[in-house]
Amino acid sequence: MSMPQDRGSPAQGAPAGAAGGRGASGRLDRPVSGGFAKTPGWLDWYENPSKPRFRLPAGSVDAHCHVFGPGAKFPYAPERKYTPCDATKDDLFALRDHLGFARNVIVQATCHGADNRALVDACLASAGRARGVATVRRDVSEQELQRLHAAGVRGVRFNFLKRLVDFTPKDELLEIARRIAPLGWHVVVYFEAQDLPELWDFFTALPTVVVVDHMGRPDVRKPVDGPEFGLFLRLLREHPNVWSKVSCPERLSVAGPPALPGRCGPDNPPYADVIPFARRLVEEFPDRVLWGTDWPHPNLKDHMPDDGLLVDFIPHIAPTAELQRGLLVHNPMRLYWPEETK
Ligand code: 0GY
Repeated sequence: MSMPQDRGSPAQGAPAGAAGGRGASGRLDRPVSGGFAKTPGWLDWYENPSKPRFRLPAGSVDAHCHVFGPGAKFPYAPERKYTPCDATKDDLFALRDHLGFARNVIVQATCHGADNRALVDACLASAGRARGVATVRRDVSEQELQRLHAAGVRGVRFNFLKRLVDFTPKDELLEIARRIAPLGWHVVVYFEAQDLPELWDFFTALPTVVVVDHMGRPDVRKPVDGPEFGLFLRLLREHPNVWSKVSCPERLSVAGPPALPGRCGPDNPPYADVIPFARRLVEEFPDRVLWGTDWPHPNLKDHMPDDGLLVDFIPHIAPTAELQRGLLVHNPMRLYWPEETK
């Protein structure tokens, strides 16, 4: 991965002048190994992320990112709904260093199903700088849970997006949650805002910390004070075990990034329509929010974010040094490296 310093230059393969704008995608021909064929129309991760202007606090954690394959070594799952390009642990660690993060939390992506080998391999190779969130099935053995724990896994992910996974009955998920609770693990849930009413009883019955991916995917065209996001705020207000990732502005935004990222600043913020939602959560629940890049950004078809620009989104949602340290250091450390915070 080459890492230029100048934000203004277009990504390799992107049309001139489009860097960071809609349509900028980095290289379009990134490979997938192992004889797999990539899902058509799916953008590859950004080839040349800019150096963020925002200086991350020391010890910052990218608390939501993935590794894909490489397919030749860690085959993609037969039940997957998409086939990505490879995005290896070495690519991830290079991005971590380029952006200025100290650690990663690697979340099992659905293209690997419940085969956590790529995730475990990355955690073990990280010299203690990566922890993981796995996917397990109901029949996972006690021995396998212990093995995952030793590798650095501290949570399981339950995904409710029909375009990503097949349906799993809730009693199975509850059984998994009860089994991982004694390990001190938590449950990460991924759902869309319109499904929260139906999922409410299940979420509130979970016996662990519950971390919601990407703010429960609000429709940012609706008001931040409206009933839909209000229900999500209520979930956090009434349930102190519920946390939220304030991640994925590029997925949620309708406005998109600024057309001219070189001029990105206080008056020209990236993904402006997502800011009120994320900022509300950071300010109301400063000790229960996490942030992550979501690299390598699966399933994006019309815009691939510049990860440097994503980091520059952070001060817009966490405007003070204290909020930034909570979001990026203290909160992820408490959840994923609690032994270092005692
Ligand atoms: C994300 C979002 C997505 C995909 C996955 O595991 C996955 O495949 O999480 C998505 O398509 O919205 O968090 O990476």
